Amino acid sequence: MKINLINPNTCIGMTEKIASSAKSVALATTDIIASSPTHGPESIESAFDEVIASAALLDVIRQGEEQKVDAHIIACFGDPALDAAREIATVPVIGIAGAAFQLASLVSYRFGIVTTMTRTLPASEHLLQRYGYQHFCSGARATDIAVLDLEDTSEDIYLELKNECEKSIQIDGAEAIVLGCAGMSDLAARLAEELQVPVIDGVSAAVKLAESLYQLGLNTCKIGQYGLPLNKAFHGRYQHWGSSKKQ
Ligand code: 2AL
Repeated sequence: MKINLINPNTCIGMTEKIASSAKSVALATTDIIASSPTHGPESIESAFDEVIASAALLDVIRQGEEQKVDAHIIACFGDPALDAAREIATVPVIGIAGAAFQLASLVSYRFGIVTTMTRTLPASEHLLQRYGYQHFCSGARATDIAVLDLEDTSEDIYLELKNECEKSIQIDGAEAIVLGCAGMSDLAARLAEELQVPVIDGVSAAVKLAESLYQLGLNTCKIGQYGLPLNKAFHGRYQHWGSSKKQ
């Protein structure tokens, strides 16, 4: 199968990192096509970043559709533009936060989220509420590591992240850790080994869920909520997305 793995920010280093994480867990028959938009923020850490990145991300969904991919993955922990992407895609679209919550809930009584900046904590709370995972989560913690600082592979960054994971386990009662940024994907295995609890990287989780959907022949229901957007006049870009049918 072919997976369109999208890093919705414009940091190329992060795109390469998540491609490597995805390839390390993918089946030999899975082709990972990793890309990022050509315009938009270098990192997504606010509602503003997310809105600007979302339109660019939808262009990358469209490119993946043209390449006839079998699934799309949105590799940013806010799951930006997930509903819109599901409307315009003809194959499943998986967000890394939703994927991580699903797998974490299978291997722990309660999982903790350890993320980047404090200001992204409300976004994690909204995701838990939206997907109905509040009761599975012991709480979200921020490291105050900026997304782009995760490109720095120094031991200090790793230890800051590990320290917050330890607090999540010891103080909040987490029995698994969900990493709250795609840029942490390369650190999951070492953290799991040292913390002795499951550590879930959403990128890997999303790849395995995409492969499962493909093997089971399951696709997004295109009748109802995720049907193509209604056909209407668009000025400038995006004219071609509308449905010709009334839904
Ligand atoms: C993220 C992420 O995964 N990618 C990005 O640019 N920002 N997440 C986050 N919590 O800051």
